[in-house]
This record gives sequence, structure tokens and C-alpha cells, in this order.
Amino acid sequence: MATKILQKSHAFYDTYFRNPSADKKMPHYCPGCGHGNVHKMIAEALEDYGVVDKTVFISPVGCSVFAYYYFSTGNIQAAHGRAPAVATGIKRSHPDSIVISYQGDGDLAAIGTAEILHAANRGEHITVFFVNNAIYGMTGGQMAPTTLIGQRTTTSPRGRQPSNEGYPIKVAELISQLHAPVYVERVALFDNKQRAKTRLAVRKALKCQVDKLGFSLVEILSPCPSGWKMDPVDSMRWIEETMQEHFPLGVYRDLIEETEPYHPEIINPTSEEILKLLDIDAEVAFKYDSKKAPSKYKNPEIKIAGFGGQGILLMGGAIAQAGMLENYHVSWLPSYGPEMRGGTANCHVNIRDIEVGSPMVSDPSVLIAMNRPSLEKFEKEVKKGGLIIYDTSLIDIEPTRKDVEILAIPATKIADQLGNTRIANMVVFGALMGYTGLMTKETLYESLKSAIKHKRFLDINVRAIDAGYQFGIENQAS
Ligand SMILES: Cc1ncc(C[n+]2csc(CCOP(=O)(O)OP(=O)(O)O)c2C)c(N)n1
Ligand code: SF4
Repeated sequence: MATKILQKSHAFYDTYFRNPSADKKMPHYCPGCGHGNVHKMIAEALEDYGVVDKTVFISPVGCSVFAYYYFSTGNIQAAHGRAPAVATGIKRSHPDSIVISYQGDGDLAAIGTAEILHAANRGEHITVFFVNNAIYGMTGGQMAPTTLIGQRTTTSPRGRQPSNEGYPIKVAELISQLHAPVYVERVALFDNKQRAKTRLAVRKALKCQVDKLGFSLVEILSPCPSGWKMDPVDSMRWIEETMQEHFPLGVYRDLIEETEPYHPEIINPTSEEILKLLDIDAEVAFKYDSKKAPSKYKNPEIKIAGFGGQGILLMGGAIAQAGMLENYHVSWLPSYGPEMRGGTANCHVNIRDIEVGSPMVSDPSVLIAMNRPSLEKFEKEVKKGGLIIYDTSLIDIEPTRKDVEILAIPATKIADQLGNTRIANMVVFGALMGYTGLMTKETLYESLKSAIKHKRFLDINVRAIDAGYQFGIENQAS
């Protein structure tokens, strides 16, 4: 028994790699922060229910964003406030998984209000842990929707005034007004008795999902000594004496006993059914089925990088579109800096014979570098035996890698000769396919129909593909 209590839950990683120079056994939370407590309770419950291996933890922004460094579960980071939407997708596509949406109050009750309300209202079979510390912790203690009346924060220095900032949002009360949620409770972390209650609530909420009952949410009043500018002891006292008066503790909804377990219908449509549903002509979709590329080029994981405005994302989209036409499994994941034109842009594309596990391409088998910073930055990531295609018109250095294939193409020059610098992306698109033999030229033409919005540009893009395709064939590796 003593061993069990002292041992770290197996739902946690043994070593935390968040900060290489920091103590690898400690999380990053400030002393006295409530997040660590809640993590521990969740981890123990997951282990006790034997569901660690099928749990997906979703942490959006806020101090808990690094949950993925601690929980040895599936982990996804969502955009600010969007965890319930991501959780919905995961749970619906994997109904047997245990999906946790772990959110702070700035996250859940401000930017994410719509997501949480609708997920709760739909009765998604997820568990939400809502850590209410009455401020935005990570960003330095700004006012949150949960900030108490009169509470001073960095953005309400005179104290929150209802006439100016409105009233605190009471999430447990709000969610429990909806029809669908099965279990909603508000708990607090200020003393041992309350922590024991919190532990039970955490377990109950997770059990609700393990038993396939439906939506559950636990709101946890939790200390943020750093944001509140108090020491940990005073923080506990403040929750007990002040915070809980505004946010009364208790069970707001408990339909666990009367709720029947839910058995999701597994919908697994065939490709033909999907095409019919999307009103896509199967003849067109399956017409091009080359798949004759040498095996070293099959299943490419492609990273395309360059300046914003070079059509990087468009090229990625066209490759993915062409892949779909050839009946591959595809994904396209854009990533760009704050400004589109003039900034940096890159995208990740998978073209696979089997389902795509993750749209993220960390070790590309194909790198397309359209400017020098992209080549310098991503060259080292390319898999041994992979392929680097780079635009020699704009890049005045050569790749240093000797263990990959290189296709050096003056794409911008070819585009200029065809009459438009901006079609260099399509020259490279053609070159990639000509070089690897992954797809036919006809498929590329077909893909342009949806990739190019203005039909008057179709013809010049077709010519760019032709030129690139030919260049790729002529420069194939011997
Ligand atoms: C779209 C977007 N806007 C703003 C931010 C900046 N941001 C990071 S954390 C955070 C607040 C998080 O506060 P809360 O949800 O209360 O979590 P806590 O840090 O208190 O645990 C904000 C606004 C962001 N990451 N993304
Ligand atoms: S700022 Fe607050 S919420 Fe964030 S880690 Fe520190 S104490 Fe915790």
C-alpha cells in the first residue's frame, strides 16, 4: 500500500523532457499551483481504471499546455479554447477512447465559450476538467471571465466592476442548465478535505466516460499564487474565504444513475459511398491509378517551404488533390508566419497507400525548398535516401547532404520563360511527379481544376506542369 502511494502514476512519463536543463522529474508549474494536483488525480484515476493506453489528453493554451510532456497518453494540443471541438472529433472517430479536455478559465470561459457550450449541449462523450483560477495564469494574470467582482488583476487594476467588465461567468451553473450533460460538479483544492472531494469528482467524471454515459465536467477552484501575487498558503485561504463564496461548491448535475450506456454506431463508409455523398464522379476519381512509382518514392512525406506569396500552400494543396484523384490517402497541413505575403510559409503533405497517421511531416522523405532559408533550415530533417528539390534560380548554395537524392531545378527561370514568375510552384509540382513517376501528368492537369480558382490561368499552369514534368523525367536518378 505504502509503495503505491509513493509511486508516481504510470500514466505519467517517468522523465519529463520539457526543459533539457531543468529537473526531469518535476513539472514546470509554479510552487503552490493547482495544476499539478489535478494532473496527479487524473493520472491516478486513468491508471486505476486501466485506460491510460486509450486516453487522449487535449490541452489547449494556458499553463497546462505542456500536459503532453507529463501524461503518457495520446496528446493533442489544441488552439486557444478549441479543446472541446478537437475532443469531439477524436471521440467520434474513436468512440472507445477516453478523451479529456483540460482547460483553464481564460481558455474555456472566454475565447472557448462557444466550443464548450456546444460540446456540452451535444452531450459529447468527453470529460472536461475546468481549472478555474479566476485569471489568465500563463500570460501574467489578466482578468478572466471568472475574475471576481472587485478582484484586482493586471487588466482590472481598480478591481473588476460589473458596470465595466460584467459579472463573473459561473461555468458549472451554466453547463448544468443544458439538457445533455450527465455530471457537473464544482470542487476546490484549498484543504485536504476539499482535495479528497476533488479526487472523487475527477474519478467520477472519468468513470462516467469509461461507462459510456456521456458528457461530464468538473470545475476546480485552483490556486495561482504567481498570478494572484500571494504565497501558496494565502492562496489556499483566499479560495476558501473569498472565491468559493462567489463560486459555490457542490454537485450541479448528476444523472449517472438514470443514464443508459451509449453504444456508438460504427460508420465505416466505403470509398464509393463517400464519393457518392460528395457528388464526385467515381469515373474521374479512379481514372488515374498509376501507382507505378519506384518503391523508394512511394508514400512520400513531403515538406514544401519558401516565402509567403510563392504559392507554397497552393502547391501542397495541388499535390494532395492530385493524390486524391489517384485514390491515395492524403493530408495537407499548412503552416505560415503571421504575414502571408513576404513571410515564410511551409506545408506538409502526405501521399500514402495506407491511412495517414499524422498530417505532420517532421522527417520529410521529400523536401521542396523554394528559397535559401528553407533549404538551410529543413535540409537536415530529410530522411536518409530521401529527395531534395530546390530552386536554383533563387538559391545560390547547394545542399550539403550526400545521403539523399538532389533535383536542382531552375524553376523560377523556367517560369519566367513561360511568362509568369508565379508559376514556379507548378513547375516544381510537375518536376516532382516527372522525377518520381508518382502520378501521371493527366492527374496533375485534373487537379489544377480545383486548385486554380481563375480558369484563365489554367492554360499557363498546365504549361508549367509540362515543363517541370519533362525536366523531372530528363533528370531522373540513374
Ligand atoms: C489565439 C490565442 N490568443 C491568445 C493567446 C495567448 N494566451 C496564452 S495562454 C493564455 C491564457 C490562458 O489562461 P487560462 O486559460 O486561464 O489558463 P492558466 O494559464 O491560468 O492555466 C492566453 C490568452 C494564445 N495562445 N492564442
Ligand atoms: S502562473 Fe499560476 S496557473 Fe500558471 S503555473 Fe504559475 S501558479 Fe500555476
